[in-house]
Amino acid sequence: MKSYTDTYISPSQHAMELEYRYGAHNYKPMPVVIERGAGVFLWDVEGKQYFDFLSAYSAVSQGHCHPKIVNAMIGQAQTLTLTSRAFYNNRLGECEKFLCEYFGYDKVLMMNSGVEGGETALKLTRKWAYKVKGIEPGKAKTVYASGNFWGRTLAAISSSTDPSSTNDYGPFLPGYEIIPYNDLNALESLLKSDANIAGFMVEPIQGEAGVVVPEEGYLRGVRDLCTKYNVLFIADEVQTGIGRTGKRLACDWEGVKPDILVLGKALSGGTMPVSAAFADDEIMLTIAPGEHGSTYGGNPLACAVTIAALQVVIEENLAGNAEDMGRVFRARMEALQKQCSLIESVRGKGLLNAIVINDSEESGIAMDLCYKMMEKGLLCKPTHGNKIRFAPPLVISETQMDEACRIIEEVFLEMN
Ligand code: IF1
Repeated sequence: MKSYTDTYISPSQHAMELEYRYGAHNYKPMPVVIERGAGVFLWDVEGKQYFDFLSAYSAVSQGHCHPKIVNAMIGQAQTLTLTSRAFYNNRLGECEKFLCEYFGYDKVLMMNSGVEGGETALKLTRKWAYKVKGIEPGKAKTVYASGNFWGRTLAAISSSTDPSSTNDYGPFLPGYEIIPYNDLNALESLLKSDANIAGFMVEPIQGEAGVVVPEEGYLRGVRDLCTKYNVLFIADEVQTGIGRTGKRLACDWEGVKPDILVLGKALSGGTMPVSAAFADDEIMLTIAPGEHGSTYGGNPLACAVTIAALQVVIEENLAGNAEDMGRVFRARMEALQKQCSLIESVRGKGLLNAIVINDSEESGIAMDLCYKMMEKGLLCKPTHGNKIRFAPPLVISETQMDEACRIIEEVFLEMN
């Protein structure tokens, strides 16, 4: 490897070469090396400023390094960080109470990454299937929608329909059924035909699939069918929850309460992995002591951070701002679409949006657009080749949104 004393390479080049040389090649990042963040902005190691329109895949909804969250984190880090669940700690109960009251459930089970939240939901569903619903041992099935994404573990990819997630990772977990997304008839025929179905796990808006928004009434329909057939409705709101779509939860748009709610990402405002599965007692109490857990789940540091992160969302009305700024964004992009044949469609809710590029998934135009936006100071990344996701921190102001839209417009019109 080159060093500064041989041939000069930029600080960015140096950092990228280190990752390439010593890190696994499981990602192909955009060629930008971030050093600092504040609010909606990021700065690279050369000092260049960018709008962050990815927000670490919606985890940094409260903005980078939010002082209230960081202060809660520092204070707790200097006091107590981890006890394991072998002992009580003085922060967990307080955090659980806050979470249950805010999201409206009897109980919560805290984990770390989003995928562990989903895994917890699945384990709860199976326990409930055997202990409450009365399914024969080992026979419970869970249903997922095609295009789903809930993480990288084998349980999660066992429901994946994306070959890049599943290739050469088999064998997969049994007991899964896949139906098309946004298709209530498919759900009903499956639920009707198979009494061993215990739950349906679904994203209210599919994130990884490219911000796929179902028809209005879909979530209500899912709720009604799950109730009718005594099947648990599990909402994966890891990406859509906590204000991202303009409401507290995306399910709030249709006034439905899932039987199990999974949250992650923005639960900690992007400071550390925190996830949670919520359910009422009939479901949650099917898991007994020793039957599920994790070393870090519910640690005092996570609890202090989580309370602060949610207080920020409430105090700063981030859901309301997401709705308002989302409308501004989509209006600007829909106007742009009229002048720009590159744009096939604009879709999304709140500040979870995507532009579909009028081209095949393989063409690479979306990536070129992202490079150009990066040059002009706005960071985002294509998904599935021809879609670009736009998901800034929810703290974005109208002036900032205006400037960011100007950058996007400029790039699309230049490339048109
Ligand atoms: C990666 C995309 C986003 C999620 C939903 C659970 C999880 C996720 C709805 C798991 C995670 C991620 C993880 C990240 C990329 C990413 C992603 F690019 F795939 F499309 F967000 F949109 N449920 N989403 O979106 O949470 O275990 O990661 O904490 O895996 O590369 P996690």
